[in-house]
Amino acid sequence: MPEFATDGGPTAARESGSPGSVEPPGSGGAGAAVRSEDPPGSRDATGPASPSSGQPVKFYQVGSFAVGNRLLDPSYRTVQSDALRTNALDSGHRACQGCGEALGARYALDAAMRATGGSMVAVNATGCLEVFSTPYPESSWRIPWLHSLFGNTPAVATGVAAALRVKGRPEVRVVGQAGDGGTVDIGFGCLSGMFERNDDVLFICYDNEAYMNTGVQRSAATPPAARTATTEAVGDEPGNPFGQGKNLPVLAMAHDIPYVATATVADLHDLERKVERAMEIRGARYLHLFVPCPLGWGAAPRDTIRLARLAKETGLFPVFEAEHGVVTAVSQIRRQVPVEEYLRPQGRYRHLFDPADPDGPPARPETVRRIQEIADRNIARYGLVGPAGSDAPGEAGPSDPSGRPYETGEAR
Ligand SMILES: Cc1ncc(C[n+]2csc(CCOP(=O)(O)OP(=O)(O)O)c2C)c(N)n1
Ligand code: SF4
Ligand SMILES: [Mg+2]
Repeated sequence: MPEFATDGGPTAARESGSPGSVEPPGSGGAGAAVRSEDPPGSRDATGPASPSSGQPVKFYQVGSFAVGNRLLDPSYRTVQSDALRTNALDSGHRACQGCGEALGARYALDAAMRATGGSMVAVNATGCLEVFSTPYPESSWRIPWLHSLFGNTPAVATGVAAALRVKGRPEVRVVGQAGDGGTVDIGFGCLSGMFERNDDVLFICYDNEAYMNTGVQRSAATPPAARTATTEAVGDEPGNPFGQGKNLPVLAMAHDIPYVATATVADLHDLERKVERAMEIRGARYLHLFVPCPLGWGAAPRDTIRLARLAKETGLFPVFEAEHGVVTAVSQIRRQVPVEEYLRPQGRYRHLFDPADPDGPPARPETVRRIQEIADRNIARYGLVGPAGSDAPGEAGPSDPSGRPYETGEAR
């Protein structure tokens, strides 16, 4: 196991650089070494004495631009100043402002790095995450990272896990990741195979509900009535039709794999906990992460977290965990929010409201009612509304879907 410094500095792991070694969290790899041409303080400089210890304080810059506030008493410091904070996805990537996928990937893979002591490899499908993080010849990843094809990420991840096993390195863990298109559409056959063989991979789907990288085309995760480039807001039923699409978390549960979870970028601690839980388990694991996309959804970048929270609080995106096909915990809704509150700030649902009176009653009340029905059905199905004032993860309620036939269609 590599050793990590706890004194505020990303001291290189003892094993770093040895054949087959994997960089530890925060080491920053070779790129973080102090170079003679670096200006003083840019990466590693000695500052004033710490008020708590009287020792000179060492400032380190490991690429996150988050020196933080290490002069403060530890109890007052922000998370950015934590010396053990990992940096899987570093600064310099080219995601849009407010990109939920960038935030989700950063937190998910940082948590996986912490859980594995940095011994991990990520395999990434084609899509926004791959494109914005690796503009050739640069990369924002500080972990071993492979780009697969759009549709074969689960198979490539399986192959990496098999190769590590054959090489006698089973402690190095594998994460596969893709957008919703790469997961629920073109990658689904490979993913089902990975689940069915119970291959030792955590697969993360970053669900922004369309093919964003290629210009916002519909996927099988696009919700009803949403406008995309291929489901335009025209005709009797504008936007994406009702009654289509796939419920991937439920399909993953139907494979009886050891662990399935859903999460949103509105609750990053919940996300981190679920990744940590997933890394404790061997075999096929699936995490479906809800990541708003300001560009594709016609939403303000500042609304990313709010929309993710509203998706959960309306019931449109149920947040839960399941083991071996049985729901074990749900994140309950504190205050059920009408779906209108979630739909209104998004340009992809603009056709549901009156452009002359965007804050007024819906122009298409019947469509909004049908979307509300989907939310209500999820709430009943997963037991999402618990005792008043409770929003803590709880036991699945009497409507635990594991005991029922799986539904398809509108139940996303
Ligand atoms: C076989 C194949 N078909 C189509 C493409 C073009 N393509 C690249 S990324 C992408 C959409 C990705 O959508 P998604 O998986 O949802 O990820 P997002 O960009 O939304 O994060 C498409 C269609 C491709 N690279 N390979
Ligand atoms: S298009 Fe959407 S998913 Fe892609 S980088 Fe921009 S905000 Fe992120
Ligand atoms: Mg997508």
